[in-house]
Amino acid sequence: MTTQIFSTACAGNVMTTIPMPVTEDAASQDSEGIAPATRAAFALLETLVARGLEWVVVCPGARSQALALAAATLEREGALRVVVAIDERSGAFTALGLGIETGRPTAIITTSGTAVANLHPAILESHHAGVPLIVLTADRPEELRGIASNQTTAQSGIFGASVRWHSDVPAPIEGAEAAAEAIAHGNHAWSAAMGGAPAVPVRRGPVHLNLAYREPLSSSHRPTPVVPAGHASSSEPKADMLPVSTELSRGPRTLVIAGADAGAAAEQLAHEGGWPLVAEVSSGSRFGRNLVPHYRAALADEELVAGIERIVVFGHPTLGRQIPALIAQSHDVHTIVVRSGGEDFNPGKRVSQFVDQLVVGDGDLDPEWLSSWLRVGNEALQHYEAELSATTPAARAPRLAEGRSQNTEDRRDFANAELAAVRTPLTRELLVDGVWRATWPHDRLVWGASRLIRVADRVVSGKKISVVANRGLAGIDGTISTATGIALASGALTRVVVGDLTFLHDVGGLWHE
Ligand SMILES: Cc1ncc(C[n+]2csc(CCOP(=O)(O)OP(=O)(O)O)c2C)c(N)n1
Repeated sequence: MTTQIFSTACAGNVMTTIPMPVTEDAASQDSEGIAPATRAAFALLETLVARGLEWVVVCPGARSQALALAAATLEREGALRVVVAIDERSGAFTALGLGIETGRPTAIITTSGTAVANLHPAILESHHAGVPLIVLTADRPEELRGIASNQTTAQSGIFGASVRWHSDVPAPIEGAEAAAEAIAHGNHAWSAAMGGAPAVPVRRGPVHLNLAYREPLSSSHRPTPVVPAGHASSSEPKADMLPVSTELSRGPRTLVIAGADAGAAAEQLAHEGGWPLVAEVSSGSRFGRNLVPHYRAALADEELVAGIERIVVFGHPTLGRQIPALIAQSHDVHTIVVRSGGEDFNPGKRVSQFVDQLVVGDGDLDPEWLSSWLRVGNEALQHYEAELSATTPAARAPRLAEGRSQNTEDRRDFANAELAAVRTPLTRELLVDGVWRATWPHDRLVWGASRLIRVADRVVSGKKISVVANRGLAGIDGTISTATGIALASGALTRVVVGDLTFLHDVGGLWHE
């Protein structure tokens, strides 16, 4: 096979600016010399900035140039931060990561055609994981659709039920009207991405504005801002939009389960209720005194499981079969799921109640119930540690005193132990344990959907650290790009733990400007 690649990059002429031809057509500009596309693009982005937009991912293209140029201008003015991504699939995952870290929508701008379809994986993840995202795709105007125009396909509604809201916005024609419509669309898009109006935070997700533009596709003047900066800037839900809290009395023997993105709320509820906590490594709640170590052993203990009267689930459990099976097979157990993401977790359709938020009410603590779970978990932990130090010398700290001893036998033991350690293969268990231990609470730890996350779930101890894993659909795509978004928004040291396929799948995510 012979492949010849001709590229400006190959010629040492690496492209550093986005080629965005500006087609001027004075006849279509208004009295200020501003194209309707530019006026509408500024009005839309200024509206989003006023609502709290901080980050925009811009993917190069001609049809979307009014949006890209407006974003660049707003960045120069200090109102926005722009990330350029060549590959829309990677860019959309970066936008997802920015949204995960900030809890607010990030906008992604693309041109028409296949660029739009490349957003679909991240949109699905955003839908299932409940991450706010605003997708702005440029399109041809109506008269150029359905006639095999260049780079034109059916983009309206392309993401189906995965988006919270979508609108096919006709090409702006007249300046003032274009701006007014763009403001309305911007406000609606922001609200829908944040969970609707009134906002239900757990219903956050992606929205899609498919924006038609006619030539001239942009003009160079900056229109006077139509939305004053800071207007309606709060993205905090108002009091009447806050989720409804459901109170749980302490009485029933309760097990708290934390799946992906459960967050600290699961630990807090377990702590206040005095209940055992089973927390996956992707949950962000794998810490605290109520955490059941090596929870798989406890879930396999029939006596413990038979004692459960109530199960409370936070987040999306995905790392094993035990949790879905426990819920699907439970009879006479009141199962409550705290809503998160695009679909309600409902194994075997056995869940009794879906709620927005939980608080602990009255009732006595049941210390025996908690300690029975901790006992089984701790026994499993001790068993694992004994087995590890017997089979994996590299897991044991070196006995340095032996190495410095005057006694030759001690020194020989030390040398033998070190030799055994270097002969031990570097296992997944050692790797995930090392990374987990090396992570500070202010770092970020991103897990890919490789086997490593399941190994970590099996072996790592409790620790309060910020973890991220795309478990909405558990794809191996976009992991590096998601982590890039997390790192950009947090400014924190961000580690990504992936297998080789997951790394290679998103190797393009290593590039960003
Ligand atoms: C986009 C996508 N394609 C395929 C899969 C199915 N899949 C899940 S894990 C996996 C292999 C991951 O390999 P690697 O990252 O090398 O880690 P390993 O599990 O082999 O240790 C694949 C192909 C997926 N989850 N997502």
